[in-house]
Amino acid sequence: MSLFGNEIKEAIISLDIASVGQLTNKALADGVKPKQILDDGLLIGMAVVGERFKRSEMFVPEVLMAAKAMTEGLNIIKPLLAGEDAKGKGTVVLGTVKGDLHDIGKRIVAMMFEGAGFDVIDLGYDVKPEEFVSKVKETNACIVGMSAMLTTTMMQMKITVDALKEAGLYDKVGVMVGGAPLTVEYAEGIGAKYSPDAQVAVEVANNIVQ
Ligand code: B1M
Repeated sequence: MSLFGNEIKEAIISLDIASVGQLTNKALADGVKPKQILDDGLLIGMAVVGERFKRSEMFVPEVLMAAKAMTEGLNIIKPLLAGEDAKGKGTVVLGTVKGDLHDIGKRIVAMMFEGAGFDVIDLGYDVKPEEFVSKVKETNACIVGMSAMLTTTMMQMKITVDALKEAGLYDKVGVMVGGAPLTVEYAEGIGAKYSPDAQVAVEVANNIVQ
């Protein structure tokens, strides 16, 4: 791993919010690409935190601080990522499903979509099916994207797909889903396209609109 990536990763793991910002700015000043900062530093740091949370070596308050540290870096690279490609591919309505407060992955997907030229309407987290439906209707979106990180909230994706069908919108919009507990089989079963990460999500979105 690159030196800057390792430093940013370590700053996230040690919950050093200020250093993540400083190191991100320094890496950019040294000519490191925003996407590389995301992949080699921010994402890897958060992945380690995720593993430690799973093993009960870190707890919710620490995970929240790590998320804050990661956000510090994300906010700096966001405008730069967004400027890397052409605009005008269409509107994507994005959100984390009802009952689910995890939004870091979804925000990364939003950034990558913007960078790839989509207009993104990010509804945030804990988004109810009817909110997805009304925003798709209002904006004439070409894609609706849902994120879920809990096995207990995944089923909100099917409920939202059903609500889109009921509103007569399902055939007019591409439905994309992602998040750690999901599988291709689950996605296909509810009539949605699955992406394991933000990079693949951009490829899937490009395929939907081409
Ligand atoms: Co929570 N949490 N959490 N958590 N949390 C997980 C998800 C968990 C796997 C940890 C564990 O126990 N191993 C576990 C879920 C278990 C399960 O359901 N099977 C869990 C739990 C249990 C909980 C609580 C219930 C804990 C509690 O209170 N006892 C609680 C639930 C709250 C709620 O939502 N109602 C909770 C709370 C929290 C925090 C608030 C502390 C915090 C969230 C802060 C925030 O998001 N602002 C948090 C975090 C940070 C995590 C972990 C550690 C990290 C998640 C993350 O941000 N990863 C997570 C453990 C883990 O995942 N290893 C965990 C980094 C992010 C870049 O990856 O989100 O996977 P990810 O996104 C990727 C892909 O999934 C994909 O692309 C992204 C970028 O590449 N992707 C998409 C995501 N959405 C997509 C959409 C697409 C396409 C691709 O198309 C539209």
